[in-house]
Amino acid sequence: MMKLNVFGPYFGLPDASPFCIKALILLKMSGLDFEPVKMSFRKAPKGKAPYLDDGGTIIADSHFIMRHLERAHGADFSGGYSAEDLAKGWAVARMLEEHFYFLSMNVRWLEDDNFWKGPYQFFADAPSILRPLIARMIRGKVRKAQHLQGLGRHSAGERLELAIGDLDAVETMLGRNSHFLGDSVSGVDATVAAFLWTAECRHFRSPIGDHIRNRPPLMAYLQRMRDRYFPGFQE
Ligand SMILES: N[C@@H](CCC(=O)N[C@@H](CS)C(=O)NCC(=O)O)C(=O)O
Repeated sequence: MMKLNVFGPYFGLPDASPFCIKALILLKMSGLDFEPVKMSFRKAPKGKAPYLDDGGTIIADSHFIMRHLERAHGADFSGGYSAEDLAKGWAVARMLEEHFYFLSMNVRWLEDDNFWKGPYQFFADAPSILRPLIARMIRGKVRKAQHLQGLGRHSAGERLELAIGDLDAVETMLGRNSHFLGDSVSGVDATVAAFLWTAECRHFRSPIGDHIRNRPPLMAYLQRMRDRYFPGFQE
């Protein structure tokens, strides 16, 4: 059976990472047998989660996991959509994964109260005397990555404006569809649901989460995806 290496549930989410939630949804969508297991940084080929262990072949990155499921197992994430629709899906997935992600993680890692009740929990297994030191070091790396990526240089208000721009684009394209591209589910739904869910997470004080909660079409979509792929999931 395939093993999906993830961080595990945190903060009332099925996983701490939106990329891991995306991969969990993709595996569930595929209908293939798999089990989620705790990732190990030592074994992660790219130093990140998720990665998939398929009978000893390791595939790192949620995108390449999706392609592997298609190529090696015949999974079909196209939802029957046209190339033009799928191109829209690709563009939105990149927007959420390579832009919105940094805005949403900035709130989680770099706002003090969110950090201490949030990512600080990741270091629970570290020896107690070293724990604050390790946590501060990793937080410093996140701050540096945000600065290098560029979004970390904006004010909080500017970052919120950018995040709302992304969410408005998602909401407009979603329109009255039950799923992102229309009435059938497709691969991009794994990304849209995972990133909305993570940003909406009530464990954190976040104006991005507040915005999502104030948009009924986004909340209805998220609820539909949660009911479909995580029925009975308790926050
Ligand atoms: N492009 C990757 C991104 C995965 C990713 O950034 N994972 C983060 C968690 S959200 C991670 O493992 N970070 C650990 C690190 O950078 O040390 C994917 O799609 O899987």
